[in-house]
Amino acid sequence: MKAWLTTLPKVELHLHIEGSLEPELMFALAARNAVELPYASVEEVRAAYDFSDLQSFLDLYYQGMAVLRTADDFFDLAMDYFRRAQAEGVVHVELSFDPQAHLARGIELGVQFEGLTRAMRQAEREWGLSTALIMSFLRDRSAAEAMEVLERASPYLELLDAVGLDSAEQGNPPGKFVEVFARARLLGLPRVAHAGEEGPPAYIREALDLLEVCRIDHGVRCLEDPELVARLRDERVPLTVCPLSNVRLKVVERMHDHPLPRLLDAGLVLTLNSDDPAYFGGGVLDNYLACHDAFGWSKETFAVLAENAIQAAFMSEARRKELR
Ligand code: ES4
Ligand code: ZN
Repeated sequence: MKAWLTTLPKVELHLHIEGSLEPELMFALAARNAVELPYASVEEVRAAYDFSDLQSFLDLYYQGMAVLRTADDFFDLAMDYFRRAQAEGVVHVELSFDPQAHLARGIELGVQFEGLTRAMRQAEREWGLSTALIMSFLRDRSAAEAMEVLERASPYLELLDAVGLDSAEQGNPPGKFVEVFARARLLGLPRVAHAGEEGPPAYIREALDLLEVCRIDHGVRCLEDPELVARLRDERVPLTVCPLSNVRLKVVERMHDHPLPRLLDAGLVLTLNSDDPAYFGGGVLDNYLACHDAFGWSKETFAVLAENAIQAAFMSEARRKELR
């Protein structure tokens, strides 16, 4: 099954590129940029990845990305990820990035865009990967700041496939960003948002109704609201589910308790993704394998999930046809 799942053409729709920063590269970039790390070794970094919830992860995630300073750093980060992804049979990657987290450290938008898009082009050339770029707003910062970032990104809009919404969910409902997302819509940008990871089903509704998103990142808490489940099913709204992330952030206790089988039974359009592979113990393939181990799903089920991701992706119809 592992061999079969490896060769199955897989699409990654929910990846924070900063969350793909492996401890080895973290150390290399820290040395290159003379950034001090609060860790003595790679092993010590990995040992620190013992999270109690989303916030405890986010604290280390924002600390880790402090080693990213130059366009080459962003390039190396993304290439490191693309190399691993293509080796495990990923054929299309939609990477999101958190510009505000870097702007706050004095790293200009142009630096971020240059490094990431250079890596995207190179991965397309070198491995035939297709890619898309999603600029995510930090929901625990102000809507005014998000709006300012969107305006400052105007020279780079051609490089963007969508905007997203991430970071600490509780107390930061999608509605807080209604104007920002309306502006993005006016600019012709598709929208996605994290909702129903730690937050309530009402946040999923807000993301659909107020932000007019075309996909929900996570969304697993929709099960608490049967009417919402019916709507997600009828409207065929894709959920980008990240099972290993949910276990590591204690959204669920164990893989065996994960709501994925119930979400599948409910007829939802599900996809399997890695979220922050360097922090949560694996990439897309590992997430597929974890589902196989926990739920014993058949090849047919995995083929449906992979096809869902192709359908839900920001990719050309020509590319879609190529992957089928
Ligand atoms: C994230 Cl797992 C998760 N949830 C929300 N925001 C995030 N940013 C990076 N990883
Ligand atoms: Zn995420």
